[in-house]
Order: sequence, then C-alpha cells, then structure tokens
Amino acid sequence: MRVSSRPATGATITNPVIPGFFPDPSVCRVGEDYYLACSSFEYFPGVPLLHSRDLVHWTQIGNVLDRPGQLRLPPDAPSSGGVYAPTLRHHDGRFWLVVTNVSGGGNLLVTATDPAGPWSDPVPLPGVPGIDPDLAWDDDGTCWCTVAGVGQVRLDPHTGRTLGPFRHIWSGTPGAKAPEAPHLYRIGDHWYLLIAQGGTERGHGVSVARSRTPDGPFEPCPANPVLTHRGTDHPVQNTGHADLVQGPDGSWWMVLLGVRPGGGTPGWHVLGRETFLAPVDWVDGWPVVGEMAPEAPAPPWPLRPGPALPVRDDFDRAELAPHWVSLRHRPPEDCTTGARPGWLTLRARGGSLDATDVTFVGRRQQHPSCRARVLVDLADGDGGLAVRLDEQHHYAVEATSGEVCVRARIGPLGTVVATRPVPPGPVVLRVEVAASRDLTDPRTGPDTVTLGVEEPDGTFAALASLDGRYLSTEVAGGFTGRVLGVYAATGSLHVDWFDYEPLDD
Ligand code: 6LW
Repeated sequence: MRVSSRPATGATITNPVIPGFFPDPSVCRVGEDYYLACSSFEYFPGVPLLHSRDLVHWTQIGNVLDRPGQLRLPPDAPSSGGVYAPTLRHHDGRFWLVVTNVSGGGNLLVTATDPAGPWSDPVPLPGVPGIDPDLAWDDDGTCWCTVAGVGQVRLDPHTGRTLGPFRHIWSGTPGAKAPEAPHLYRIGDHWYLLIAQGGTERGHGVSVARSRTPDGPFEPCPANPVLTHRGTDHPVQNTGHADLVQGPDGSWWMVLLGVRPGGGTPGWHVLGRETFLAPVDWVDGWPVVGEMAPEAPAPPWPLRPGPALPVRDDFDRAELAPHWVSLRHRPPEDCTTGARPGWLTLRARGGSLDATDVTFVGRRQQHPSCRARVLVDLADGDGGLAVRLDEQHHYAVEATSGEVCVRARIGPLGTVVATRPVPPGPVVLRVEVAASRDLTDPRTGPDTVTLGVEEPDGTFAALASLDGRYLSTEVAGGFTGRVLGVYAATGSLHVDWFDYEPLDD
C-alpha cells in the first residue's frame, strides 16, 4: 500500500483526464501551463496539441502537423499507419516536438514559439532510426535523441544532423518485449530513462533506469515495472507509454495511456487508448507511481476547468475546429465551409467508407455512451453519419435520394442491414451508443450502436441496433479508437450542423 506524502485537498479527478483516442501522451510544463501531444496515425491534421492549467482539465488548442507540407499521408497509408508517438519538450524558449511518420519520411522534428501553432516545417532526422523519438538536453546544450529499442544518438536539433555514433544504452527488463516510448530526464543527480515494455496490449507496463550520465550505463529500478496492470482485473488496462512532469509545487505526475474494456469477458475497448494521470512519489531515488483509480485524489492545487466543447458545431467558421479530423489528407475543395455559408460541404473523392480515400470529417468518440446527430442535405450524391474504427470496421446510416439505409462493415463482410424511404430534402441522421450495463451474460459486448433517422417531429426512428464489439480494437486491431463522422460516398452533400453529446452510462 503506497502512502502518499501529498497534502490531500479532498478534490478528486476522473480518469482518463483525456477521454477518447489520445494515445502516447507526451507532456511538458511552462510556468503554470501544461501542454500535451498525442499520436494521430492516419488522421489529418496530425498530432493533437492540448493545454491544461491543472493537469486534469485539457482543451485541444490545435494540431502540430496541420499543413499538407508537414504531414505526408499517401492515400494508401494503412489505418494505424501514419503518425506514431511524439515527444513534446520546451527548451531555450521554444517548443520542440519529435515524431515518427511511418507512412512518409520517418522521424521528423518541428518547433514553435506558440504551441497552438504555427509549427515549423519538418526537419527530417535521417540518422535517427525506428520510432518513439525523445529529446533531452544536457547542461552543456548537448541534445540527446533516444528511440524505441533504447538506442541513442547526439543530435543537432536545428539541422537534424546526428553528431557521433548511434549507441544502444539499455535493453529494458529482460524477457519483456522490446522497450518503447523512451523518455530521458535529468532529475537531481541522476538521468532517468523511462520506457514502456510488454507491448501496448494487456501486457503493457512502465519501467525505469537511472545513470549519472545521459548516455549510461543505466541501473534498472529494482521494482520494475514501476507500473503495470497486467494480470489484474483493474478497470483500466494496457497501462503504459508514460511521460513525467513536475508541478510548480515540486510534485511529480505521470501521464500515460490506458484502455477501458467494456462488456463481459474478455472485455473490448472501443474508445482507443486514452490519456490517464497518476501521481508519482520518489522513494530512495526511484519513482513510485500512485494508484490510478477512476476517481483519484486531485493534484494539491486549485482545479481550473477549461472551456467544454459545445454540443453543436454549426460550421459557421471559416476553419474547422481543431478536434475535427479527416482521413490521410483534406483537400480544401473536398471539405469546405465556403461553398454554402454556415454549412460544411463534402465532395466525394472516390470511395466509400471501405476505401482509404473517402471524404470524411469526424471527431473522436469520447464517452462510452453518447449520441451523434447531423442534419444533411444531399446535393447530388449520397453519404451519411458513420461510427468508424478503420476501413474494415464501421457502421453507418447513409442517405441517398429518397432512402436511408444502415450499412455495416465487419472485416471482409459488408452489407446493408436496413433501409427506409425518406422524403426528399434535408434529413437528420442519428447514432446512439449505449454502453452495456447488464453483464449477467459474460458474453455481452461493450455496447450497442443504434443507427437511424429522425422523423420530422424529432422522434428517433431506429433502423438497426448492432453489437459494438465488432468496432473494438480487440476485434479490429490497430492503435486508434472510434471516430464519429460524416462522409460523402458519391457527389456532394452539405452538413448544417453536427451534435455530439455524452449520455448517462
Ligand atoms: C507507439 C509505440 C507503441 O509508437 O505503439 O506499442 C506505437 N507501442 O510506443 C503506436 O502507438
């Protein structure tokens, strides 16, 4: 039982602090402001950038890679390809971010004075192999770049040139899967090297080692892994891929990814890997990670909630809000709020949701139970509202002229599961996701996804209710989570507004 040395304020936090698919978090603090970046894979813009004043409440303020010139995602980039694991740091008055684009160019570095952007054009890092790059600076200004597998090389962060040999500095805990997500910190008299091991599924964990010098030799913590939920029935699983940050009061905190499996056995997670917060104490020069309860003691400073996302986006701004994502790229002519003022106009680029180049604009599902509604006006095509995990795992309610249908794609199987006639003109499409509560049958899935259309009086005409396990990562694989979005399958369609709201679990 860990005894916290922290003053209890009585306040609690609800984990995850960033719900929905915001994995591989990397955090830094500047004064009283915290900034955090996450992976984004095949979605554009890439690398969501979030801000907090208390480590608990987070607001997305932008995306680091929000220009096509920064983020090359070819149309055939696979789902869960693209952008892996960033590291975000503040040094010498600037923000620095390194990240891997596994579908276009490998490791790259960008900088900014304002974390909300604009960020610089990428500096390629051709001498930095692999994934999960990290940056750390020595007192003499030496910049150390450390990568998965725990290799390390000195780097000129201005030019991207490596300086000296690439060296292997630690293998992590013997017997466990390759070490990933390395982060190097200078804390007191030591350099600490934090890693993830065990793979990002149920075996995930966090280990640490320390050295008197940034390039080792490293002494592993005798208590490794310092955090794992493997082999437990903890409601949060797959915990790992962590980053450390020190509060203004000197306390230490860890952000990390985890999943919340729903339903019966074995449990299915549908929101992707989410960002959690855990307290960290130091005992005998080693970090001790506190309990990651769903309701945990809050940090010992005033909580400062930021602005909540509004339920409705009525697309009345020239630019889409930063939480909207498309697939692989978003040519302005295919997705614009300028064609019909106050509407979002989508023009089909080619394929349906089964294709990698579908015109799609969506936002992460962030709640186990939630509702999405959109008002669409079919210009000369068809499209609809989808719950998407990837090209082979999605459910959608699609409007064509005079008809609405529900399509389901599960792996190699795709079919229309329901249809109904609708009058011509704008139509409201709705998706409701209800998390499973009654688990008396252990075979119960995580949730039920109900898709349909609204009658003119607003009542919900459900067309199909489908088992949500088939839109889970345990079934589909990959690194992302569900995204709820609108898409154009052929021609064009206009979207007047998009509502997203949580429902009681
Ligand atoms: C990430 C790496 C990992 O780069 O998955 O399983 C990759 N571990 O740390 C994508 O999240």
